[in-house]
Amino acid sequence: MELKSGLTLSETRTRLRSAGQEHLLHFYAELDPHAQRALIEQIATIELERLPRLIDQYVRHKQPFTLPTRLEPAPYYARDARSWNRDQYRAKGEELLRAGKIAAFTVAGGQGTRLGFDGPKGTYFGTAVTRKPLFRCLAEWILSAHHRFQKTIPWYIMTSPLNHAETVAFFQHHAYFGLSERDVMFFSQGVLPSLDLKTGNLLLSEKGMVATNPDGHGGSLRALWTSGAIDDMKRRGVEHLSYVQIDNPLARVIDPVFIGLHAAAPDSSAEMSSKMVAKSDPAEKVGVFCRADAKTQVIEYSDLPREKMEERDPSGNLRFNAGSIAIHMISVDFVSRLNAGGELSLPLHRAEKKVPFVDPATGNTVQPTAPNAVKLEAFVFDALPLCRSSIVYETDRIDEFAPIKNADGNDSPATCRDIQTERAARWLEARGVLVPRSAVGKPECTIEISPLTAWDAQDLSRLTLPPAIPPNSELTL
Ligand code: UD2
Repeated sequence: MELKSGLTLSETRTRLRSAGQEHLLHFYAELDPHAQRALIEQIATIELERLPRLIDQYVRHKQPFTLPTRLEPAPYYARDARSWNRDQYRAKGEELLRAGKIAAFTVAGGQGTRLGFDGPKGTYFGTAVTRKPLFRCLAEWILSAHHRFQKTIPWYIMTSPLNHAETVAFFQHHAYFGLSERDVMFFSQGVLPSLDLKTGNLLLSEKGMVATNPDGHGGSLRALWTSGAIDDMKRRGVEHLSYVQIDNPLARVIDPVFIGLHAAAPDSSAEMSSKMVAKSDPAEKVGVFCRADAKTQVIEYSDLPREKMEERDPSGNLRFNAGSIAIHMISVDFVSRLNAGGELSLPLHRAEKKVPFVDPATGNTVQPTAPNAVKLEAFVFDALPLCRSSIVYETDRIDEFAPIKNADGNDSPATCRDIQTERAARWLEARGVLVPRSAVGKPECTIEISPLTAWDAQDLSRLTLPPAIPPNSELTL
């Protein structure tokens, strides 16, 4: 039978045999014709030729990360803007927005395992009072940018094969949160097979399905190209993408100052730029911006040695303090250049995970209690050293960083709600509103301000505000 890939069962068997993975067809005869076809098609998409190298590098040898020898902290445009002109770059960013050269880009393909939420993370609630879903938080920012600059801001959303259909259905159900359907584009990222931790073999997640995982947010740089999203941007005249993760409802999805710096700062090649916040403590789980060989790069928290993490400058500040909050500007030309030579390959990072699998001996699904598989992922920030010159811009943590990653503790819905309220409280106080605070200074109320209402304290001057917020009350603006 001719299949979509053009591969037959016997050709598939031959490919698998030469890669030592024939066990993937162990239950083939038990499957119905539809499932048989689907399995052959799925196997056809896996680059089996690459497998021996991956197994050798990431399972047998656990290739260690090598820290560059001369590692320096990356310079950045400081928040106080004493040495640079904020207004000049804001004006440049606004000019690009009015000219329709900016699109928003969100990576939303992750599995959200740590949160313990079974669904696309963007459908999880993100705001402090009205519990708007994370997708709506970002959509409202884009909608308000559209009103401010009188220009459409197209929104590209990367999903994964695991959550694509559910994500699109969610947007349809919510009428695209007021955005125009033709300006919201979804595309799915690629996947990589999960590898058995002991043997490197591929696993079956079901009798007719190979266990795979999304190929990391770094996969976005390839998927933007293969999906046709870059072509769509070129047709629309879009030149730069504002990249945010789905897990941070406080992200300034469209930030004119950052756009201006990326596009016009003298030391920026306008290819890929990044935002940072000062780390809250040495062990905070964020990557750190560094310089090595005259290139800006992020060293992931798990790869930064403890002595570097804790190193202090003469004034007692952390030397490597520029924490990555995973917000970038990326140019369409840069993504095109990266993909022009054919396959774009960023380094892969390995993580040991619990991956349920079908035991070939019994046909039963095993739910492992300890990590049994290696997952491989590419990270988007590994593209930074490929830029000619890349800049970093400091932003305020309370203003822009409250990710929801864990069910409780750090970076949880509770900490996110607190930070949102704190941000809103500061804006209101800047406008003379009395906000009740506890003895330790924590707001004793819950406040939510939509980006459709304000992007900062200044925007609140258009509103008639109450003189004081009653203690223990909830306020939505
Ligand atoms: C990421 C950064 C970390 C810091 C932090 C800030 C990495 C490895 N680390 O930590 O340095 O900046 O964010 O919040 O990135 N995603 C996909 N497809 C995938 C995997 C992830 O779209 O295959 C998306 C995911 O939906 C989410 C984002 O990428 O929006 C972050 O992924 P994560 O939760 O794995 O990253 P995390 O928290 O380890």
